[in-house]
Amino acid sequence: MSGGNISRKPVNPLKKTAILIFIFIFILTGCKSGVESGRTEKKDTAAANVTEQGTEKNSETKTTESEQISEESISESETTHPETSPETTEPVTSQDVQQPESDITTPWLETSVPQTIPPMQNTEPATEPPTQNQPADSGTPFGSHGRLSVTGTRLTDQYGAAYTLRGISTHGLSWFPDYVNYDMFKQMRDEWNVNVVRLAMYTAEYNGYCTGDMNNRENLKKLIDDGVKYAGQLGLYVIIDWHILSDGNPNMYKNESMEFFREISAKYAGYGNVIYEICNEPNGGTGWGEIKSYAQDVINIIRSNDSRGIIIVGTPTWSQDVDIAADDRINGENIMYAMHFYADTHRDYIRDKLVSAVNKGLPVIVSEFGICDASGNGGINYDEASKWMSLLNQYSVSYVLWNLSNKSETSAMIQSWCGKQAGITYDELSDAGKWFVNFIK
Ligand code: IDC
Repeated sequence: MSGGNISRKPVNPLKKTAILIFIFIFILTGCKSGVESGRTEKKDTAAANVTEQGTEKNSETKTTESEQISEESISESETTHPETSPETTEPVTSQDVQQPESDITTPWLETSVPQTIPPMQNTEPATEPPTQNQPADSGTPFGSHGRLSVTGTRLTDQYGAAYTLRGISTHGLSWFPDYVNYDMFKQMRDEWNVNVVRLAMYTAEYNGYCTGDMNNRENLKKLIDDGVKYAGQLGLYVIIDWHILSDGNPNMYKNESMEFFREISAKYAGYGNVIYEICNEPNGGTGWGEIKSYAQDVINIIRSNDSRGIIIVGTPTWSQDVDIAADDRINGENIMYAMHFYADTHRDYIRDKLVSAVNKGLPVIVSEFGICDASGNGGINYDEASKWMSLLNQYSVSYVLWNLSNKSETSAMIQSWCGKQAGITYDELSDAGKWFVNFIK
């Protein structure tokens, strides 16, 4: 049957072309999107890897600069935390890690970046001084005995019990400023049993307070301030010594003295452990009358600020003529009179003056002495020293040894070859130094 033949409708060639183009475009588009989606996956995986190992990756890809910084950090870390090995624990500094660009939180970053670089190791003295200028540790001299007063010929403590000062004088503060430090004062107190330190400030000799310039003057005041501070922290008594010497008459620099004592008595009035020595050693024929009139004016100034502090007044002939002062005392309370001796020069004749003055009721203090001759040098006279110390003990007279330095002279306590300014060993003490620490311990 012919009607059984299926006749095919011819395809429009235009339509055929359109279909082919469509298929071609479809295939093309599908492949492209497949490639793109594959790339995205790979990128995400890489990003995840970086996030997981961020710290490690960063440390592996440091720049030269950050390597240098890191080396510095290591040496810092070595000095600050010696227990941490720099090989195994590499410190991460803020420079090593890039800061996050946005507010995206990156916990690994936050925890591994130290907020502050560890501080450098402390280069302060071995013993860190207390920050406050408050003495009164009950075990210390001042903590136990408080403000001193003069009662009759003697010093008494805050309970009225007799009290003896035993201590050491600095050399001139301008010559040897470095011994004014906390550790040195602590050693004097703890190892040598000292309860007072005298700060000797020359007025006319080398860089003296009155002969040097203003800058020098400020430096000296600062040293006194430091000395008073360390004494306060350690509960020591401290004598501020207006050390006249070649300026034999204290009236020579009376104005400077009045100004100085006005200032420091205002500053230290409330301390209780500060003692004022207003003229080390009048000499050159300066009579007691001249010293006395100077003293009365300076004392008035001190008293306008500090009504109770102990004041020491030097006496004629390098503070030897206490017997003369005993006959003509200065009005006022809490005043002591200075007697100085150097054992190999000043012997019975001067000891007699001490006995005579004390027997007349004069409160005497040996605010400076040596066991060599009066030049501060020469040989040590142990026998005369022993006679002196027996007498001082007998009359409960306080005493202060000259001098805390390593100057090449017999009276210096420290051997001249020893450059230390604290932590002095017994062998580093001079013969005079050894004698003294053995005597007072
Ligand atoms: C000496 C010093 C010495 C310094 C001299 C200055 O030991 O190094 O060169 O002063 O002139 C004192 C004085 C005291 C003296 C001491 C020894 O108060 O300043 O020190 N001395 O000479 N009076 C008697 C002796």
